[in-house]
Amino acid sequence: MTHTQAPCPPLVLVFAASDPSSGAGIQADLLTLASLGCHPLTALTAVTVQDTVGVQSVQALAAETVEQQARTILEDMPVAAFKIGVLGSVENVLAVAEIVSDYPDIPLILDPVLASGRGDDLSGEEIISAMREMLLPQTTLITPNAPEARRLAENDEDDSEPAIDVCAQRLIEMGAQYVLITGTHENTPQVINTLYGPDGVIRRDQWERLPGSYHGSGCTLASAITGCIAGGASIEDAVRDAQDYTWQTLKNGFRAGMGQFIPDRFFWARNDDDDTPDDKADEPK
Ligand code: PXL
Repeated sequence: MTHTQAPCPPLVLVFAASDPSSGAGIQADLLTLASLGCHPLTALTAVTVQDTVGVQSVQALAAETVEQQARTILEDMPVAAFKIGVLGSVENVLAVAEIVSDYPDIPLILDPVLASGRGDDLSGEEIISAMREMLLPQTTLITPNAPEARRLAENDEDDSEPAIDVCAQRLIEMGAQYVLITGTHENTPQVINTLYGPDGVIRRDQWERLPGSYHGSGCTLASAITGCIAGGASIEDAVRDAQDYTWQTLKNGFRAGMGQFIPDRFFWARNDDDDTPDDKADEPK
């Protein structure tokens, strides 16, 4: 018997926390990356207890456990991109920063989750400081929403609220190569997302604001960008294609529980009746 070997899909290593509702967190990353044709690898950082209504608790894993998961995988497989979500503790930020520093050529997408979409705290001030100092300088692309960008770019000398373009510039000065600021939380009729690079604005995209409230839209977008980059796309193309994909997951979002909608990362795989045998029977021969 001959053994044929299928080509290996792009491998993405995700550092993130579990969300039992699979709306956000590592489950959202797995669904998104798989939907886009990548093979997701995981280093679990924390376990949350939550549903589509709210977060009840966040329990960080030991930094040593996070490190062992990642190092074991990295020694076995050629990872094409890293994605970082909730890290859960300062110790985990330091451990992950050290691991990724050993792989400077692997693109790093940082989703700086400070609070859930519903406002539950997911990272305290110390975690934010550690991310600024240890992770931002190693980041290829950071994907904050506007409130996260303002908080990360806070500057003691200037306590007036900086414009969002100024926040992006500060994040680049702090070491991120590219910054994508999402406008979901802004009070604008459309959602405006802006990608910045070293020379300023690279692209600005406007999206129809959908009426629902979604759990995990940020995780979906950041994972989709990571998947596109792992597949060989440039940052700019990845940001464009991932926004389009994410908007479709939201448009097809479903209400599984009593709270927020969940983006449908496999919207394209649902049976839309077009291919049912009955329809086929009606097709001209
Ligand atoms: O959507 C950001 C996010 C990431 N990771 C976990 C979360 C959330 C939002 O609730 O719970 C574990």
